[in-house]
Amino acid sequence: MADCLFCQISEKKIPAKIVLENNLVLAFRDINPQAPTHLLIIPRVHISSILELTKDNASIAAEMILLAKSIAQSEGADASGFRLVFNCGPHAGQSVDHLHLHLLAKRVLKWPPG
Ligand code: DGP
Repeated sequence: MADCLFCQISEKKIPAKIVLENNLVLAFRDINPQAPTHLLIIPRVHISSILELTKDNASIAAEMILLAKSIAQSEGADASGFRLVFNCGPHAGQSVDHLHLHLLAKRVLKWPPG
């Protein structure tokens, strides 16, 4: 989608600190980090949110999770622990309408979240 921020990051039209990518998914550092390690993992294809996942496209979520796992390991957060979050909709604070998985690590994360 031409006017989607994360599509433009995926297409390298807008710069981001990209950490890992393949032909399906991309991971980059969040511009407003909430933990010492805070990355966003997105599909290259435009999917607005979890609500747009179906049996036909849900395999992309597994790709995103596997990329997040690789980064958690490479950032040295596998032993200390990390959190993966999909925000969906206004009450969850979703501010960008392109599916994204937050990877948060390198500090103690409270539960329940705010
Ligand atoms: P959410 O609130 O779940 O929709 O998370 C969106 C995240 O996207 C938020 O943590 C900040 C991040 N973000 C917004 N704009 C940009 C940007 O231009 N570059 C990067 N790297 N991150 C962004």
